[in-house]
Amino acid sequence: MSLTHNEMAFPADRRLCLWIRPSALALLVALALAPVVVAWVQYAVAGLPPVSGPRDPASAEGPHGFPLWLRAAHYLNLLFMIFMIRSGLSILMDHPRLYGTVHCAPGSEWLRLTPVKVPTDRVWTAKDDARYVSPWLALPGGRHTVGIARHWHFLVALLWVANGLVFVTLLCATGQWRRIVPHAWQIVPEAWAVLVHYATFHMPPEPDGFYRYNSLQHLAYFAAVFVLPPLSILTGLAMLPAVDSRFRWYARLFGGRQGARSIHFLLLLSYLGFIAVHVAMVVLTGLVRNMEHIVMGTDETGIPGPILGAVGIVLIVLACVAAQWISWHRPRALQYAARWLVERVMSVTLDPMAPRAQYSREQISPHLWPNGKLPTSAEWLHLADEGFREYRLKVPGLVQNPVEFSMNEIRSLGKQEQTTMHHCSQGWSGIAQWGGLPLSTLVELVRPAPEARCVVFRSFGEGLCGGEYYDCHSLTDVLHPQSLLAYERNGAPLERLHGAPLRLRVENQLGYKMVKWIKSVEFVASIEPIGKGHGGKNEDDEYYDLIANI
Ligand SMILES: Nc1nc2c(c(=O)[nH]1)N[C@H]1C(S)=C(S)[C@@H](COP(=O)(O)O)O[C@H]1N2
Ligand SMILES: [Mo]
Repeated sequence: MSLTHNEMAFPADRRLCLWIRPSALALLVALALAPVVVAWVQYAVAGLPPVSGPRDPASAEGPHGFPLWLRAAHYLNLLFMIFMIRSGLSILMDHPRLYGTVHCAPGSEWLRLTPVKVPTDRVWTAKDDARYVSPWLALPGGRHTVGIARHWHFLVALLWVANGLVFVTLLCATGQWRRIVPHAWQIVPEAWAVLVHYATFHMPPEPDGFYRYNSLQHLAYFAAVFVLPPLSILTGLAMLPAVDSRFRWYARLFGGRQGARSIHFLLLLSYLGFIAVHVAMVVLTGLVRNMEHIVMGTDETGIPGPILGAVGIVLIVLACVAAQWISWHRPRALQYAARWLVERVMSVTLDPMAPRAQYSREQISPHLWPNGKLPTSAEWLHLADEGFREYRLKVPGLVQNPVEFSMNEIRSLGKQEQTTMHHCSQGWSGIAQWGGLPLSTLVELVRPAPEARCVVFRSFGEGLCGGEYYDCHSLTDVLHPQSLLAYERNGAPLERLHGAPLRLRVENQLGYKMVKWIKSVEFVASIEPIGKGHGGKNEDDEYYDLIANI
């Protein structure tokens, strides 16, 4: 029985649950409350600390005001952040667990956004574990829509970074940086004094933000521009299989792929906290005047600012509606847009790097999440029951030497072992030792014709919604020294669940490219005539990327 896309995206079970490990919750609450408690103690003991009052605006040192480029970048940033946050939420819900280590053992998570306890009496795949999130909240929302969510996240990430770079460049070029970059230590005690006011429900004398920010505001804006976004970018990069499989040290700076993923999530919470406080302060300190500042760039209390600001917010809402419409009605167009921009960037940056990271035996994960549907065909079941003695790997297509291999022949061709980390696009990871035949040996044996550009790996198993599972790789990726046809995992013959008799390891790519239960390896000139022509079962049916370096 196979599911339809609709049943998958809108399942009957849409329960929501948020669970945090008590020690993690205690730590987060303590970190958030500590300054408030200290502020109250100071207030009770010594009263409110003095805060320098608003000076004569004209005497405040420049630069003043909000030039057009700054207002435009601020607006675009709001638009892009909303897209990033909403698509990020969709991605998170595809594997609704956050862990401290790369092993991702069920039960070891510190945060869980699912009511489901992983059952131990039956196979529970990572895809079974994906949760529904409302399309009102997330982009696109629904359940297991990670292909679409990733396109939004990465397309908009490039725009967000570009906008941020323009913003920071102009900030530096125009001297506006002086308004938000601290340049004297004095700002720290001053900011603390302001915090004591807010924390004890007092409003300090506010300077006119057109000319000068109060010290706490100054520091908060500094963090929002110069601390949080760089950290989001750096932790984002630490999750990419192409980076992780090449520069093992890099992800370790953030506690490994799952540490980076957890920090990426905590940064999301920081943005939400910042936005909530920022908007509240904008309202509390004079909404009309503040809107006039950031929309019109003038220090007046006119009407155009708030009205134009409201129009801007309506436009953002319309953009969100349009994005939902595209996600559900024109997903292929979105996939093409991502191929055009994101994959083009990857093909010159990440894709040429050969993976080489290795781990030690002690680092092998006790649990490796399974994914995909075990084959149910009579053919595979028969082969499996016979211990794959009758199995023949077929290598058709544009090859000068089209051969078939038995498992014994494959084993006799030479074994390579590697202990590597698996990166699933859903978010989880795990380390395992793989033993198998380097694909380069196979390529040498079958001698592909010069016009062969891609390699199609077909499976005995089916995709989530039925139909043969397959995926295509470039000849370059297939020829990397770590690209394997694996028949062993952790020193034992490959289990049925993990792809017996043969499965692919292409370590610079995401998990869905690593076909399990391989039936044939075909050399072709182009992916277009294969399947629906997008390079794989997930690429065809779920709009995944063809190059999966990120
Ligand atoms: N035939 C087939 N191969 C597949 C899949 C699938 O659904 N069918 N899922 C892929 C995905 S999404 C992942 S993450 C890995 C998981 O490998 P594992 O089950 O050995 O952990 O298998 C990949 N290979
Ligand atoms: Mo995956």
